Amino acid sequence: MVFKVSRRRFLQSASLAALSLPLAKVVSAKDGFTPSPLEAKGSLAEETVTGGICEMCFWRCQIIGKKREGRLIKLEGNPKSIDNGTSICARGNAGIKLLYDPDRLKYPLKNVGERGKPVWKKISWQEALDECGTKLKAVVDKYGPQGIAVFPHGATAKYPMHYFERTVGTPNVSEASFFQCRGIRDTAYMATTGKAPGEEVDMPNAKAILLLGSHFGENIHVSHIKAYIKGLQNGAKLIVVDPRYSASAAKSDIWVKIKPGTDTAFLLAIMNYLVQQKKYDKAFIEEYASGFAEFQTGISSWTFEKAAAECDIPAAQIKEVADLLASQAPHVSIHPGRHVSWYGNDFQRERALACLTALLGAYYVKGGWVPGKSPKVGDVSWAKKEPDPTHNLNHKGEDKLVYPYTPPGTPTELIRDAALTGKPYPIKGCVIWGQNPIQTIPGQEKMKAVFKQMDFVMCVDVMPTDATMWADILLPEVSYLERYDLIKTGTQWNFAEKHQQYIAARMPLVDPTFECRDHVYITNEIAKRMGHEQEIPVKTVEELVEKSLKVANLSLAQLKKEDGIHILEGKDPYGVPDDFEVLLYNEDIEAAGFPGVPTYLSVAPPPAGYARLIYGRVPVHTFNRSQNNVWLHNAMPDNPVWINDETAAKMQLKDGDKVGFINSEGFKSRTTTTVKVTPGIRKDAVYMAHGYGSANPLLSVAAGSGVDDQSLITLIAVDPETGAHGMRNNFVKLIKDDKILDIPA
Ligand SMILES: Nc1nc2c(c(=O)[nH]1)N[C@H]1C(S)=C(S)[C@@H](COP(=O)(O)OP(=O)(O)OC[C@H]3O[C@@H](n4cnc5c(=O)[nH]c(N)nc54)[C@H](O)[C@@H]3O)O[C@H]1N2
Ligand SMILES: Nc1nc2c(c(=O)[nH]1)N[C@H]1C(S)=C(S)[C@@H](COP(=O)(O)OP(=O)(O)OC[C@H]3O[C@@H](n4cnc5c(=O)[nH]c(N)nc54)[C@H](O)[C@@H]3O)O[C@H]1N2
Ligand code: SF4
Ligand SMILES: [Mo]
Repeated sequence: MVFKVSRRRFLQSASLAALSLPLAKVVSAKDGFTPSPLEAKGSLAEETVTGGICEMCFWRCQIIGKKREGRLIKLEGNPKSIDNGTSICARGNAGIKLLYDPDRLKYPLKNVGERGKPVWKKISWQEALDECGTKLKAVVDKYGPQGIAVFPHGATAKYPMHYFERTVGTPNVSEASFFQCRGIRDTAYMATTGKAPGEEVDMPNAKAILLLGSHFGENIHVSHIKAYIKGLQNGAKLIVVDPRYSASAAKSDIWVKIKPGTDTAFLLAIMNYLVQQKKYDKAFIEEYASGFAEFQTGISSWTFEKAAAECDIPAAQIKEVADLLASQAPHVSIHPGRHVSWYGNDFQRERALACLTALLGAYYVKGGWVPGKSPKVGDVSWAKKEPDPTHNLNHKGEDKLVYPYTPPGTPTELIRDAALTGKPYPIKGCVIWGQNPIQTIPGQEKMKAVFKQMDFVMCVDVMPTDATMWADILLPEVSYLERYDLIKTGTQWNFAEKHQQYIAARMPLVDPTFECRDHVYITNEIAKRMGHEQEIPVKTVEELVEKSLKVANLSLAQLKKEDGIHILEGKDPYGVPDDFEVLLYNEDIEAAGFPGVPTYLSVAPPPAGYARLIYGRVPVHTFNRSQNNVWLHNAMPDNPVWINDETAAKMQLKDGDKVGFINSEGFKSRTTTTVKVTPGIRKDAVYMAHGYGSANPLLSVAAGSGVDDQSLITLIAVDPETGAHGMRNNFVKLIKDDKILDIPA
């Protein structure tokens, strides 16, 4: 064949060839802003493709792509979107750098070295799937279905998770979004109001907004940020409770520089004052709340002075917050938070938030907590079967649960303990799908020990990560820009003002690259090999999406005609439903052996010479998953540690100094980061962004950049009601020039 290459074709194939080289040889991290020839402005025609849905984080903004010569050169918000609109964040923008990341997983790999120290061999899909099917079946045959643990997260993890849960029959599924993120919030609100709260606060119409921790501006979910900014533009007073001067604290009217771990005491004092001074919404409480008498008695000792001493803030400031909230009630957004797995006393704090919302009468009113109603689509997946309750690690005999308010799945710590002790049964097979348990779950060494004792570990990801190093078989999934998958439904971003809803389905903006395959293919092929061919619910991912859409009388063809988003008229979300009830005192919680009225449980203070390690988000990264993205890496290559300026002066530290860490249990950080000296943090805490410090050498941009907060989170707390993790109970000292430095009190 004669190989004719036009200049245009040459440029294209040159940039495609570049994809298979390690990034370091093509472009250094510093050069990351240099556009590829096709990205540079030129005379090439541009094509617009619609129907994309971002997955650079879990908010799933609707996007469109601009293409030249089949290559995606730019992502933008879908103008049809009533959610994010034309806006996307820095991470969303940088999605093309994930798509074309030379370090991406490209074909199935077999680890012919050790777990944790892999030596990868490229194998065929046939061989990889045979191995996964055979090895997982062997685990089931020998130990039962409960011998498999699943660590899923993300849009494509639901289908395989349901397969292992419903068809194979293991209850041992632990989703990061529940056990390390928001599960506590959901079950605490359900135990109080009967509903998981989402983040459905009507901030655009609020007269006051209360944020505990939630650091909007650093935590970025586009439509949520739009709602927050709209509220501030409309004059809402902002109260931010945070030990650190966060991006939200910087916009606040009142910044409460609270001692970490004491938020519940702060909330109890506010509520006690509202009750004592009769500043609460009496009509709302009489109509919708129960247990007021028990509640009133239960919180009666919480004076401002008592809380002030506990929280290390002025009593007058707590009063100022209480008066401000009361004066603006009921139009107040008491934000339920999102990442709430903080200290292992978090269920009680979330219950307190739900009760405070009730005292202010702030449910279903303008500016309050108002659920935006999303349209219904089909939930197509593996048929639901009743799991064997005796396999559930959370069962404690006769109708009793170890953690009665657990979110769906099995608490991570129960799975890990069973795996390590073999009691009540061994756990010897492991499926990791879209989660990075090494950097997501506290107790890294424990996680590694769990992987080490497995008979078989498989992992499905798009990038190499610190978790993929523990796989025996590593499978490459097509990225979110190359696939169909779950349907995203929602409401207009300012949902309480404009009653519109939407249905969107993720559609590919480009064809799949390399040998990557989608989640339906991978799951089905493993199911066939485990003897479940007859139970397969759909043959392809397109069929999965079509069946779900059908319930809403839609199809992919119709959605494509509508630029990827179908818009429906919604309903007025205001007005308290007749059956709404708030349990200020919950006797079931008490019967289960926990406080039935929100109660403050204190956490241990830092030992002498140590500060508490706290963490959060940066606007340009999503956990660890975006760290190898060259644009995002360039925007923030490491995670400077925030140290109080007076403390830093005593320690003779200055901005930019290189430091490492040692925690109170003797664990050292593998890498170093830089110091950020600031008055914007308390003296008893240091702060760093989560997700940095990747150890996987295959990440040519991210490896070794910054410090991995998780490597220092070794003192593990478990929330007693839910079994979810608390991760802010660790204390650190700094290491500079090989010397361990005490942090003065
Ligand atoms: N850019 C970006 N945005 C994201 C994400 C991302 O990875 N990147 N992830 C998304 C996800 S999944 C989630 S769950 C959310 C998480 O985001 P949030 O729910 O906002 O997370 P938090 O842990 O509540 O907030 C971290 C803040 O809590 C403060 N803090 C630490 N200890 C305490 C304490 O004891 N009391 C109080 N009041 N504050 C404390 C920290 O100083 C920090 O400012 O962000 C979402 N948005
Ligand atoms: N120390 C500490 N721990 C935390 C947090 C913290 O702030 N500090 N935050 C907690 C919170 S709020 C959350 S939500 C969790 C998040 O925990 P994770 O979901 O584990 O975090 P990610 O870094 O997003 O990692 C997910 C993995 O999914 C992969 N991935 C990305 N896209 C795809 C895809 O399309 N398909 C597949 N198969 N894989 C994909 C990424 O490469 C990555 O390996 O972490 C929790 N853990
Ligand atoms: S908030 Fe940013 S990263 Fe998350 S889905 Fe939207 S554009 Fe993507
Ligand atoms: Mo999260």
